[in-house]
Amino acid sequence: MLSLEPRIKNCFAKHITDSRGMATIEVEVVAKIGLDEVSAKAAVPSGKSTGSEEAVALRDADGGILQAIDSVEKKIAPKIAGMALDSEDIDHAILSLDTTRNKEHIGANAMLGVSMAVMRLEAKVKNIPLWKLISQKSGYPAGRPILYMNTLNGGAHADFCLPFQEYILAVGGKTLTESNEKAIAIFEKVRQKLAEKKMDYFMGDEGGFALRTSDLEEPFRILTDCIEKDPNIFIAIDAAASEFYRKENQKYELNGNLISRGDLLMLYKGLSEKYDLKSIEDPFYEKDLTGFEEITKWIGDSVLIVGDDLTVTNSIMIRKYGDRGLVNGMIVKPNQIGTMVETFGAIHDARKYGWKIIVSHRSGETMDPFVADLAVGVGAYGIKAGAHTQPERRAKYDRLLEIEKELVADAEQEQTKKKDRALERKNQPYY
Ligand code: 2PG
Ligand code: MG
Repeated sequence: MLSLEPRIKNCFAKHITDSRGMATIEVEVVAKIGLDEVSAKAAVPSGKSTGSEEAVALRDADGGILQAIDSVEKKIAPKIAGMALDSEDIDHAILSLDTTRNKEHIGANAMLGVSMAVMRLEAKVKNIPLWKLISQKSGYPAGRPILYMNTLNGGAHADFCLPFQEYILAVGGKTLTESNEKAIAIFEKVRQKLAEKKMDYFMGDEGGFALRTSDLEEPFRILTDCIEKDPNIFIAIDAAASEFYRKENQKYELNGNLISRGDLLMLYKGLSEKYDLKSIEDPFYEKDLTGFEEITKWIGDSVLIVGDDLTVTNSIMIRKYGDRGLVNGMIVKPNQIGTMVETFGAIHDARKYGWKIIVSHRSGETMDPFVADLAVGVGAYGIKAGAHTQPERRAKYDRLLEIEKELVADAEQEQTKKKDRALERKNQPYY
């Protein structure tokens, strides 16, 4: 008899180019429902300032992506072919193929491409938006994240003109449309300000302005000048401090000066008092646990201290650091770990410690807006998606605008269902 239960038929992967001009993969997963075929695609991003404990992305010696393509088509596809379309079961099957600690056998890029495409396909077959399936699978109510729009770029994303990697405009609002409009308006004000000040800049990896200055307070001054007083708008940074830590001296190098952990802590404290700085990501080198512990103790009541290279979306690291209270917020990047099921596990563990979740893109991005659905689906506190000046980042903001409409339609539908149920109960006979 012909089964109408959707089952995986095959997976394909192909080479595409990311926002930095590097090779990455796009995966297509095909399922059969009776005689019909349905398919969905997903593309995998990659990072530049990566944590040392991140899962490994397979990449050929010449920068190509053939090994990852092979991994999808020759290792993962035969394993999951014939399986029922259930993203959780499929993720576990993929994970069973690789027993290495860092996924170097199958490759986190190959795994993630399939994992995301399967989830998108499942949503398609169930005829619900991706964020809604993510909400159901992760067990969290959907919500509207604060937009963390990276406006001024430094560090590894901008030739290290400025030591801190990202100066971010964080904008919340009643709707995603409102947040998006406000963020873009302030971003454009920043552009004008730079012109007025005749400041020299180029565009950084994430589409923000990369100032040719080493004055690390200048971006704070510019952002402060451009934002109005609004409780839903604040400044965030990703210091990405592992990039300016000098192991040989066990010091941090800021503009040619080597400074101690204590000095850097004082610098962050001073900046958070002087400016509306409310969120600091990776303030210290990923192995400087004392630095994280101290800053969270000192200013964690008023500032979100966010782990990224420190926590790498990995439940083992999260549990290790959670008990010590090293941070109170965490970046979520599915490609740091490899599958969606592990990503949900990491979010779950982080929330047990009361940490806030910020879902993030990577500096090497594709046109796939998956992280927008992820951020909404797990009800994340924030989403980091770069600046709207680049198409790969804009794809995420545009998807958030679509999601806003879907959220409204979904709430209306739920409301109608509730009313119908109440009416049904009322009309039930007593006997
Ligand atoms: C980060 C990210 C994204 P990359 O450090 O948070 O902004 O950069 O992808 O290079 O690690
Ligand atoms: Mg980071």
